Amino acid sequence: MASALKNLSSYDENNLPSAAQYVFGIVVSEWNAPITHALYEGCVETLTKHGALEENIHTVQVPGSFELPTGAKILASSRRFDAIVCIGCVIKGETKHDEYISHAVATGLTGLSITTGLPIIFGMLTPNTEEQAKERAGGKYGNKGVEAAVTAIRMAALRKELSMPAKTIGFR
Ligand code: DLZ
Repeated sequence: MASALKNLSSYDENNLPSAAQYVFGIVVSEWNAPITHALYEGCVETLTKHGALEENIHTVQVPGSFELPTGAKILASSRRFDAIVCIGCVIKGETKHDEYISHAVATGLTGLSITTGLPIIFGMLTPNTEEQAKERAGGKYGNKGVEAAVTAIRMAALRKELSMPAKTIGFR
């Protein structure tokens, strides 16, 4: 079970809830566009494959990954979404810029998700090289955009399930 979860790209399709009733937001960073676009395609294909309606998938682009939390916040503020997927790719360079960006994005998205109660999915690659990025954007390690979509569907369903009135147990 644990090892099966290491690569959600090969998830169990039959155990995934339908995405038909949910509205998804996707925030895509333009930096490293060939990679982020491949992740985006994997994400959208997976959402629609599991029933999401095209008109219920709303995409916005932001300049770089650092802007992902702000993009997600703008979408979240509309209260129209059941889950928001953030897609980016920060490749390690000669300086520490990647660490600052990655940390800021992870912290920003976590905080936003917790304060809003909305599933905000971390679909950002943090590879050391472009080659490693390609391997995770439709290459030998799958497509992490697919995994982000699977996570979004599961979390949207969980949120919906847990926001239902609790079943009455015993006396009222
Ligand atoms: C500036 C910068 C650099 C050097 N590298 C990346 C990267 O690898 N991936 C990415 O998504 N964005 C990068 N950026 C841009 C920042 O995320 C941000 O857009 C700018 O610093 C402006 O706030």
